[in-house]
Order: sequence, then C-alpha cells, then structure tokens
Amino acid sequence: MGLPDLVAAARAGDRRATARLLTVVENDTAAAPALAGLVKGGDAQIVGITGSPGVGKSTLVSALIAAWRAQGLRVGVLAVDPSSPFSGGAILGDRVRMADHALDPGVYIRSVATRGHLGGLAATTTAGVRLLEGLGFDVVIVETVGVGQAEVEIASLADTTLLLLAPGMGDGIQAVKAGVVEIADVYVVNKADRPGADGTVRDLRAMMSLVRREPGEWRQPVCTTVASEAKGIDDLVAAIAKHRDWLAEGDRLAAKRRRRAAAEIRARVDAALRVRFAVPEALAAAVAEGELDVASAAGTVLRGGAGGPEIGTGDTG
Ligand SMILES: Nc1nc2c(ncn2[C@@H]2O[C@H](COP(=O)(O)OP(=O)(O)OP(=O)(O)O)[C@@H](O)[C@H]2O)c(=O)[nH]1
Ligand SMILES: [Mg+2]
Repeated sequence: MGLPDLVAAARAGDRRATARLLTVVENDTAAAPALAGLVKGGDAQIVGITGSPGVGKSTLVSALIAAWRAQGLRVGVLAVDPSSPFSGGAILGDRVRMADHALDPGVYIRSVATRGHLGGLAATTTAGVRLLEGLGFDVVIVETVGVGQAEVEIASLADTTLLLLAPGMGDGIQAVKAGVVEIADVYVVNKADRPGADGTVRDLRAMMSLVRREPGEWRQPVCTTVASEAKGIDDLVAAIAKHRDWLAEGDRLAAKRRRRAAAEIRARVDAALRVRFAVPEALAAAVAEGELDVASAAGTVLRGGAGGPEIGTGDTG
C-alpha cells in the first residue's frame, strides 16, 4: 500500500495503517516529509497526562477514552516510554489496562519508545501527535511519567496538561520542587478512595492561593477521581473542555502552538548540530591531557577540521 492509501485507511479507522504511518514518522524515514505533506492540519485537543509512576495515569486515560468515545470523539494515545530499565512492566501494564478499547476503531493507542531518535523524546512524540491530529483524531493524549526534564518538555507540548497526584505519596510537595506545578493546567487527585485525599486537595488549593494571577488568567482547577472506578471523570472532562475554551479565546491557542512548533524545530536543529559537529575522541583526549584548551578544541570542531572517531557525550538529548 502506498502512502496515500495508508493515510486514507488510517483516516477510516484502520489501526494497522495508523501504526505503519507512525513508524514512518518515528523512524524519520525517507518517506517522512512526503507523509507530512499528505497529513496536515487537523483540530485535535492535545492532552498531556503526567505524574509519578503508579499514580494511575493509564487507568485514568482508559476512563477518559470511554468518556470521550461516548461523545463520539476519536481518541489517540501516545504512552511515552522513556526507555528506562524500569519501564518494561509499566508498558505491559498500560497494554493490559487499555485493552478495554482494543477493538474500538475510534481509539488508537501506542507506546512510544523514544531513545535515540533525531531530536530526542520531545521531537519524536510531537511528530507523532501531529500525525494523529492530521489523521483526524479529536483528542490526542500523551501519557508521560512525570520525572525528569524530558517529561516536563513533553507535557509542555500539550494544549492542556493534567498533573496527577495521589494521596500519601508526598506528591504535592515534590511537584512544587520539580516545578511541575507550573506546567499543569488541571490538577487531578486520583485514588480519592484512599485516605488522605482531602488533605492533598487542601494542600494543593493552599499552594495555589499563594500564586498571584492577572485577571483573565487561567486558574487551575483541582479535580478528584477514582480512575479505577471511573468516578469523577465527567467533572474532569468538563474541566479539560473549559481549558480548551479558555485557550480558544484570542490568540492563546495559536501562540501556544507557535511556541510548540518553534521548540520542535529547535530540537531537530540541535540534534542535527550534534551530528554535524560531533566531538572527536582524540580532541577530547588532547583537552583532558592538557595539550589543548577547550576553546581551541571547540573552534576545531566548529571548523569541522578534527576528524577521527566521535566521543559519546552520554546525552542523546
Ligand atoms: N485504589 C485505587 N487504585 C487505583 C486508582 N487508579 C489506579 N489505581 C491502581 O493503581 C495502579 C497503577 O495504575 P496505573 O494506571 O498503571 O498507573 P500509571 O500512573 O499509569 O503507572 P506508570 O505508567 O507505571 O507510571 C494500578 O494497580 C491501578 O489499578 C484509584 O483511583 N484508586
Ligand atoms: Mg502508565
């Protein structure tokens, strides 16, 4: 099947076709630019869901999918696997929990392994989001474990970011420290069936009352859910819709998307520069042994004059 046929099939709900197109995008194959030309535009709400491991992200995603499907919306999900040694079980768990929707052609779910792609985690996932949006999905969910900078970046790619917390995990305080709170548009205290949920909600509200806001600025609501029993989902769906309406006023959404596009371009440029101006091992050795200063070595790299095998930086950024 050629690209146009695959695109048509994917638009009609053929998940195998969608999977093949995502592979083209993720692997950045030679067909990727042609595909980008075929699949443009779209009007999806992009919802980021982040939070500590085990807080209930996938369970909540499954409940949200059901709610949006009931509204007749098509839902795509990218569950980002940071390719850590800890994630194997989580991915399997995601598959199991989201299996409720395995037979629904209006739902597409994919785990994205992002290590080693051009432009890194953010670029790969954004490209996937862009594809799903172009294929006509109404909601695209990105689930990421909320640890580390890369995940914060991903969350910033969403139109609306949900930060999930659970009682008794000390999550509220951790979130403040990590600066995750600033990127969230909606707080969700999940596992509200557990003791301490009220306290977590109170802590969050108290914390937010300290933030000074301009008139008209978004005030993050705090929703409570029991994802495993699909409780509180309607209120959460309403809060997400409200944020979308707020974004739609004036230039907010367009501005957000411009920032996202700029970040996406930036990531690809950075990745390309890393390849083009790789640091040769011999040059690093010369600096380490005091034969050459760092600035001169950098100059050599920028002039492209060093040659020799590249040294790993330990950062695929
Ligand atoms: N009691 C209770 N358990 C829940 C609730 N939501 C999810 N769980 C359970 O919490 C566990 C973790 O849920 P997941 O949805 O896999 O959590 P996650 O945040 O996606 O986990 P990772 O992807 O590994 O970071 C599972 O055993 C769920 O059944 C809830 O509201 N109440
Ligand atoms: Mg999960």
